Amino acid sequence: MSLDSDTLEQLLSTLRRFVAERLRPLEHQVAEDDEIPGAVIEEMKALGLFGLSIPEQYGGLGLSMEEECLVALELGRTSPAFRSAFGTNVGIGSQGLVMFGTDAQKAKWLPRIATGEIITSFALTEPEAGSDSAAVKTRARKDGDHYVLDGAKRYITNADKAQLFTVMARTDPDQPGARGVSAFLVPRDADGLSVGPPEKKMGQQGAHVCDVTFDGVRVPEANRLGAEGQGFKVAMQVLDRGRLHMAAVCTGIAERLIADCVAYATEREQFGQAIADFQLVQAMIADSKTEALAARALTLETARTRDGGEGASMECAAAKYFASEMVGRVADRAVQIFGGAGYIADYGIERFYRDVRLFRIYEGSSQIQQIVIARHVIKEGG
Ligand code: COS
Repeated sequence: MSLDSDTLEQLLSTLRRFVAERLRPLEHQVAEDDEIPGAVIEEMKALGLFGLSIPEQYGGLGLSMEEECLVALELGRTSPAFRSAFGTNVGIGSQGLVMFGTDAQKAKWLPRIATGEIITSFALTEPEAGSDSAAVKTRARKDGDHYVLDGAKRYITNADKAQLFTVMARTDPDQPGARGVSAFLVPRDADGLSVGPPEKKMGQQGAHVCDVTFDGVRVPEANRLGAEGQGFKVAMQVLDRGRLHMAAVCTGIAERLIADCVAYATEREQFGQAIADFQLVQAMIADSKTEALAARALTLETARTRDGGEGASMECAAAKYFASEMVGRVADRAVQIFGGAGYIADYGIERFYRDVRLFRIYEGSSQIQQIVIARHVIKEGG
């Protein structure tokens, strides 16, 4: 832990209040408008949310992984779009820099990432390189002390708001796989970089994903992150961490949905009694609670392992796999407990049902997590 227990509890209770009083009342509006109000973003900046994971020396809160997960659990108790607003700055958009950046790169960018003055984005996925992320075709050709980037990225979170992209591109065309990939810091205003309109999505309105195109974008060599050919490992280590954060968000949403189910089931009467008194409804609540507790335990235990200095790649994958599948089941039971009301937009349950579907796909699908876990377990022999 990097905070003393009083300071941590104060931070968590401030966030609990912020979620309950400020964010929850806006959930419906954000879903309708597909946009988070600018005033809320400013309040998030003032709370330090954009810099949760950025070291203190660069102006962030410098939280440990366990503390960051506890924060993500609180922020999970509302529409995931709110978390997405600062999610890239805390995770995939900044952690390549934190882990692999030079002192000069960190000093140049991290303070502005920590305050939210600039938004960051992580550009790995391409039309032909989704789960097979080592297959990126975006080319980075060396030209003197610059690289010239050409290619197309897809489904890039926060691309429309970002001022800085971490881009994975192929520096060695003779290496078709992971070893030919390097990572670059590319500012939004670089000539030849263009961002498409936000995609229309099934859920998580208010969080945007866009195409990003590179057409002869010149990037100074000083903007390469890590050594040439190390870009895939940069991406994988950023994702390991991101997957654990995502597990915490999924668990927070599950806890929110369970509380909503209990409130509804104790209020709603059928056959002359509250539906919470029916054992078949109780069974659904019990299953959801048990699974949410298991996800919380796995997530926080893995966070402590990371804080102890281990990458815990397999455990991060296991936490993301379990928590994202778990919240899908919890949301499905929530629709069932709410019955007809669960299917009606005004109650917000169907919105969560759609929102949580994405967790089983992005930052590595469930099938990718299974591969990571299985490869590791087989290699280790158990
Ligand atoms: N940390 C450090 N290094 C890692 C790593 C990790 N978590 N995972 C892989 N590597 C290294 C390997 O050790 C290997 O290094 P060497 O070449 O020195 O041996 C290299 O990276 C290639 O690894 P691997 O052979 O496992 O690569 P694969 O092409 O088989 O891909 C998966 C591995 C499938 C796990 C990877 O492509 C993946 O995670 N895909 C999903 C991508 C994703 O999450 N996308 C979401 C969109 S971004 S928000």
